[in-house]
Formats: sequence, structure tokens, C-alpha cells
Amino acid sequence: MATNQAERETYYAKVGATEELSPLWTTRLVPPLPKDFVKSVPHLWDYDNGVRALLLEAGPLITAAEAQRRVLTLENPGLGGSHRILESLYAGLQLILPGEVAPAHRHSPSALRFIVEGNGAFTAVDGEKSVMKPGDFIITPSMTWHDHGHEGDGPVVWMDGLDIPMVGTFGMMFFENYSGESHPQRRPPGDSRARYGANMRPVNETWDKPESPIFSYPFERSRDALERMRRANEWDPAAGLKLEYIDPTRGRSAMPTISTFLQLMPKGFAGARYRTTENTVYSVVEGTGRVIVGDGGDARVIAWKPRDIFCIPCWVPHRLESDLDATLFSFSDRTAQEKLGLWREDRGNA
Ligand code: 1HN
Repeated sequence: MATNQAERETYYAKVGATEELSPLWTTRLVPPLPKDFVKSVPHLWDYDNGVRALLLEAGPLITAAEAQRRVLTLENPGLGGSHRILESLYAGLQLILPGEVAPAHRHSPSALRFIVEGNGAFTAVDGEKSVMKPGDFIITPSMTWHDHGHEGDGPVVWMDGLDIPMVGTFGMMFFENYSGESHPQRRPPGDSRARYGANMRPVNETWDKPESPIFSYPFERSRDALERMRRANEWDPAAGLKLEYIDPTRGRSAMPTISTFLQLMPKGFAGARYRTTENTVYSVVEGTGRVIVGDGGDARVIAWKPRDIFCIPCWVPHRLESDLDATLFSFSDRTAQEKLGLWREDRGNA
């Protein structure tokens, strides 16, 4: 205790009373490690034992049109209901029923969809329709008009991933409803994939937007790539085989703020301990396994199965293990961190 402690306290009270100043030396604004700062925790949402039933229950309660988007937001238990799955990311599960329309709008946050169950729904991005099948990955770039519809049978559910917390850091939140229900078709379905998805590009067209010109990445093609790659028998010690979805014109992440991946772990894979500054959300497509988070006495096992969603916050050491051949989709803030010169990883065992 300093000899002038009483005077210091009086001073702190005086400075605090201004409500516009604070003494830096009394705060821990920049702690030594992410664990002293990060509030989100590793967590799993069990799709088949809870989340799915609750989402379907909302079906008869409110239409997609009335809700605009019938979404259950995945709230990280450590983040106090602040509509974030991790410090930098939003995730939700969206339900659309046959015949429904989720009306067109656009906003500054970028969105991705990863289809979890059902067939027959579509999303239209900037007037180009794209059908959704389980495992497909679809992007909705910042400020592009988008609406969803469902012309098939049975419920369709997808995971929404957005960069809302990142956009919110800058304050630049914009949202606009379209005047009509759906934005008019501007290009035939499959047009963007035809132009840019065959390892070719139109000679008289320049693509200068920050996102990929391809809106939809079908599961089949990405899964097939992993299946062919496994024959080389070269595995990343921590991830198995992991492919990133890219913007084919520049080889960068498909979205400017969010990195997206599809990964295959063979049956019985026991991944090496790994930590990274990126915040990652996983959606299980096939297989069962577990992720062991933390070290030593603090280690915790989170078991996963198809359609579960789990998240790993910044710098949490973890190991991935699979029982059966496992396919995981994931998205993270890696590309945003890299663009800001911040991203790190640690493959050591200490
Ligand atoms: C949104 O626009 C969609 O378009 C989904 O499907 C989830 C979560 C927060 C804000 C906007 C969509 C969203 C969202």
C-alpha cells in the first residue's frame, strides 16, 4: 500500500467523476495473453437433441416473411447474450418452410450460408438464384440484395455466419429493405459459376470487388476434391486435410472478412495440439469425433456428430479427433486478422 493511498483514492474518485477520463495505470487494458481478455468459451450446440426441435417449433409461430429471417442466434455462453458466437463473429440457424419467402434486403455485414438439412430452397444474390443442397456453401457479399425462397418439400435449415461484430467495431452498420418481395432476376442460375468456376474467366470482364464472383460452392465438388487428395496420404498433423474456399480470380478467401474451409479427417485421426488467434466456428457434415480443449487438468472433451455446431475461441489450445471419416465445414476471422497483420498460430506442444 502506498503511503499516499488515501490521496490516490481521492484523486481516482475525482478523475472518475468527470466520466470522460480514467487513469490507465489502474486498468489492464492490454493483458499478457488472449485468455485474460477473451470472454467467449468453447461450446457445442447439439442439433438433433435440442436445437433442431426448438427451431422447428418457431415454424408455425411466425412466417419467414413476418420474421424477415426466422433465425435462432447461437449465443456464446460467455458473451452474455450479445448476439455473438465468438468475439468477432455472428452465427445463427435459419429455418424456411415450403412456399415461404424471406424478403429481399441488403446490409453492410457480409453473410455466408452453410446448408444443414433439407432440399428445394434457394437464395438469390444480386438477382442470381442458387439452389441449396446440404453441405453447399453460399456467400452474400456486403450490400448485395438477397432473398430466400423454398419451392420444395419439408423444412430447410442452414447456418448463417456473419461478420456483424467486426463491422460493428467500425460502427458502419447499414441495412435496407428492398421495395418488393424479391429482387428481379438479373442473371440466369449458374451464371457466375459458368463465368468463373471452370478455372477460366470472361476475357472482356474485370472483377474488382473484394469478394469472390462465385456465390455458391456445391458440396459435391469440394468433398470430391478432399476424397481425391486423401490418396496422396499427406496429412496436416492438426487438421487432416483442409481446403479453403477461394475467390478464383485472385486466390484469396472467398469473402473479404471471413475465411471458409472444408476439412477431412480420416477414421481414427488424432490431431496434434494446435492454437491460433483466429476464432473458428465448425459445422459437422459427416462423421463423429471430439475436440479436446485446454491443457492438463483444465482439458475438456466436446463430442460432436453430424449437424452439430461448435466454436473455438482465439488462442484456445485444442486437438481434433475423429472416430469415423469426418468432414467439417468451418469459418473464421483469419483473413481479417491477416489483412490487419495480426494472425498467429502455434503448432508447438508446450
Ligand atoms: C440476415 O440478413 C440473414 O439474410 C440471416 O438470411 C441472418 C443475422 C443478422 C442480421 C442479418 C439473411 C442475419 C441477417
